[in-house]
Amino acid sequence: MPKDNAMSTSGNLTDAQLKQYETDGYISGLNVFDSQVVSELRQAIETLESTYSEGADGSSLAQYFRVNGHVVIPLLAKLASTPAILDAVQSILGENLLAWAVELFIKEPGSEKTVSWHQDITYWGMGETNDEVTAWVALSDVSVDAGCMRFIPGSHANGIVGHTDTFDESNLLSRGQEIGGIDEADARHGPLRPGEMSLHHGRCFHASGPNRSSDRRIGLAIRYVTPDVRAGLPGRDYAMLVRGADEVQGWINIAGPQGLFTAPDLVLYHRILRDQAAVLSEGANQTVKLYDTGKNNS
Ligand SMILES: O=C(O)CCC(=O)C(=O)O
Repeated sequence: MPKDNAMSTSGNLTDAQLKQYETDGYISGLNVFDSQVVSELRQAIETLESTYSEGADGSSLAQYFRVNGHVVIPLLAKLASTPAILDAVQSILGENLLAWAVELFIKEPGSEKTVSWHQDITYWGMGETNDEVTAWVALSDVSVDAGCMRFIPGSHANGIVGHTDTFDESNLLSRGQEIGGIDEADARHGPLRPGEMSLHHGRCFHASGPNRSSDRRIGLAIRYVTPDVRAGLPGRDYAMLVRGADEVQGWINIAGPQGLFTAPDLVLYHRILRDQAAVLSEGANQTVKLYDTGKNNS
């Protein structure tokens, strides 16, 4: 586990970086962790993989890594509070920040897994908000060859556009959802060295290709929102306050795990999945597997 004081190496965005984010809907190549810390983090994740090779509580570790890992895995909750990430996100969203989701996007060497062109907030029940930002941190070398993200600059200026659910098994997205008609000539790659991050807007079109490199491609995605995002929307969702205060209380504030896969945290995990599935599966013509572990559908 890395030491707290070793975790952050950068801070607020400069005016130029902020302008770039506002214009393009993303910014890439921000330094967050030094090489020592990033290798400790990778090691910690790979230790979890070997310790929980049989999964936990009847679900694979990949399930927890891919959806809401911060509810049951202390390391992922702690990473959502990394000062260097929060400082940069605060430059965009302001001083009150909640982490809605923490996910790992892992592509094994030679993996054909891809991510189709999409906008994040399409199915998240947050409306068309500007106040959701994903911090995506590279925990390995996320080169063009390794299948880094590609972005369409300026696409966040669109509203939410139509997506088609493909449920393609090689797609890492929950519904294999995709936006058609993208001209790849408009896309820009966002390669990241280990320890670097990109930030992207919830409506920015993005995608990623297969991993043609000889190493694993490991990305940590943390979704941040402001307390205001749920103001005026029906229902509530769950999020963890990581900076400032939530005076709006449109989110059910969760505290973060008591330990690794504790019984009460697992109960909460399944409650969150059940409640989120009702929103995230809306309109789908088949089961959205990532939100249906068999324990959260009652
Ligand atoms: O890891 C990837 O390639 C895509 C991740 C993604 O779509 C996201 O973090 O919003």
